[in-house]
Amino acid sequence: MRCHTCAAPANVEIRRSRIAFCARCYPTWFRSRVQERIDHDRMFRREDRVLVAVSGGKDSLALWHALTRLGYRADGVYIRLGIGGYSRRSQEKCERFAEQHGLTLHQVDLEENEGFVVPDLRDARSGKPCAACGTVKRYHFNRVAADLGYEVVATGHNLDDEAATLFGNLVHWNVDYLGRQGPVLESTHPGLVRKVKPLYRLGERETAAYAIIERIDYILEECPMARGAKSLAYKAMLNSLEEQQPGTKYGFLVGFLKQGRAALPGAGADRAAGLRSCVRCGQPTTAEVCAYCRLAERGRRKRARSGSAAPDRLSRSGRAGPGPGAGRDAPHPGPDGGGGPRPAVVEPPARPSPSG
Ligand code: Q46
Ligand code: ZN
Repeated sequence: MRCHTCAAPANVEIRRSRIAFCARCYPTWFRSRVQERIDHDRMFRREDRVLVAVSGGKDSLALWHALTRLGYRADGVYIRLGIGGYSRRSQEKCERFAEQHGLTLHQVDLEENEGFVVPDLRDARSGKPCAACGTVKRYHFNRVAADLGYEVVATGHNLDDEAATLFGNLVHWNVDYLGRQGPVLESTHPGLVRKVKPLYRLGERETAAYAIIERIDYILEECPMARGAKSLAYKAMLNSLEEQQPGTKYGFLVGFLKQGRAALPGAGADRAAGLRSCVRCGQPTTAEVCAYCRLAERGRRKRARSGSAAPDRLSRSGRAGPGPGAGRDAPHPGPDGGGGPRPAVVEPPARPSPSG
């Protein structure tokens, strides 16, 4: 195949569109797709400050890279989840990326600032902490963004992620979650920052190709807790359909967003009415104590029982009062937001200004 732009031999094929690009032209095409989605879905404006939630993986780092190359003021936020060597290695990737590109990376350290780590939140039945981990991440992404005055939180969810989430929510008829699935989650409260997913129409392979061509050093390993996750089974199934019928994932997701979602309650909004402040942390929530505060309490208790001392500085720092609520950007969002002690934002050692 030949490059769609310059007719040189192609390196990356976009099967669903029957086009291909050479390695020189591909990044420009990829960024033009990102820009097109930002504009079309009115994700954010040129002057907005964007906070990119990064994990060290290809999607979030590719997104951060593309946004800065498109000229947006985009900083990063990384949550130190405390998942052993995996967390250390992914943190290094984020820090190195920020340093290389002269970008600002904010960090929240769960163990130091909150007194627990994600493995403390394992579900008794499934043995997995993923549902709780999602709440923790959404909470802190939102809170850092609101505390530091960012207009929007951007996550690296790609087409494969979104199609798998949609499939899972349909299999279980999670009507509430289905209504909230989409590329833009509007804020419904001053403490909730809008959430966007600029890569939602770009496939995992397309993001990986961008990361490789742009020489982004990302973490290849999966989180060890992901083993056996249902979302991986959904992705495998959708991949086998895609193999036989290119464009299946795209049609499935985009068709739902165009035709199915509007019929669902609360479409596109970050939690509906009835929000009040969590009595512990002040975050918007539908309950007296928000989901995050309840989780954090459980994590600290677990940690105390297992003998891993929660750092005593927790009681001395990071409790500056009420703050904003949790985000809503990952699959299966919980019933309410997050709360808990205010996260300490760890600034990077050097804070050069964002580059383009
Ligand atoms: S980081 Fe957290 Fe994922 Fe690891 S514990 Fe599960 S949810 S698998 S994206
Ligand atoms: Zn709370």
